[in-house]
Amino acid sequence: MSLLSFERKYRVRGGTLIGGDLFDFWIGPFYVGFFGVISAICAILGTALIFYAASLGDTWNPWLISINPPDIKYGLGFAPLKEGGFWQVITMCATGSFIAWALREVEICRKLGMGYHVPVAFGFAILAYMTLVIFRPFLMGAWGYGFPYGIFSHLDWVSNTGYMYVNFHYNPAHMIAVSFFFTTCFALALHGALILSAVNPMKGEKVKTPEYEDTFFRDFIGYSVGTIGIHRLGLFLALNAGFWSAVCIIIAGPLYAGGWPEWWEWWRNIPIWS
Ligand code: UQ2
Repeated sequence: MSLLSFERKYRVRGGTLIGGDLFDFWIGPFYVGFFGVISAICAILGTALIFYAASLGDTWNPWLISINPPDIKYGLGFAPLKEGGFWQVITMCATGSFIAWALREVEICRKLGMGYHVPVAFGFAILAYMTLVIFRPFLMGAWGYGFPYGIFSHLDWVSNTGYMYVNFHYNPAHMIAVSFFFTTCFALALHGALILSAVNPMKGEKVKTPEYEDTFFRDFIGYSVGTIGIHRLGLFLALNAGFWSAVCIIIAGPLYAGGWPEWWEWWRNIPIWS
């Protein structure tokens, strides 16, 4: 099916989650939808607030601009706009925009009769963000535990938060998350290289079929995970990287307030070592 006739076939009304035909149309190549409108409104409002709050700060140096969460003393209440209130409203706009964007993905999946893998995957990224700025601050009892919106300032936050637990690399969930990030890179490097090796041949050579890809790995390590398998593996690895990142920060503070190196004392105390 050519792209144009395919588009005519699927670009029909229906499949929306709420609102029926409301905003059920396309603008150029883009599906709009009820959630597209919600997402755009939240994104535009949030971005405008970032610029406005930045204009009240003392620098336009892009590296140093920072919109900070409220002081801890405000707890879980609203802070005055210039004392963290902007950060709170921007956080609501961002969260609203991300969730609406995910629901727009769901509507597109429904129109096409596809699986929901893309919105589910994006959902893990949303979960990781919300863990940092909503769930963990809520469990700690103050919005002030969220990270500031600034390039250097959020790096400082990561560093300071890490040192609060002495050495974050001893956090077992952090270890798992990092391992998944590395393995994700490894898998994508293998997959990207393998695909290019097959479909981007030297001048005069023919494009190779997936059997060649399988055969390379069977010759090389005696095993091929397969063409669908590598994508299942990739999604599994990437989602786990985000998931364990969320776990590693949610346990630091709400569940365990000590230093991570000493957490391993239970392991050193197992009688078998003595
Ligand atoms: C593969 C395969 C692909 C791939 C890759 C492999 C034809 C095009 C990369 C090889 C991957 C393996 C053996 C799994 C490695 C395991 C981890 C945890 C990284 O077999 O099928 O499809 O792209």
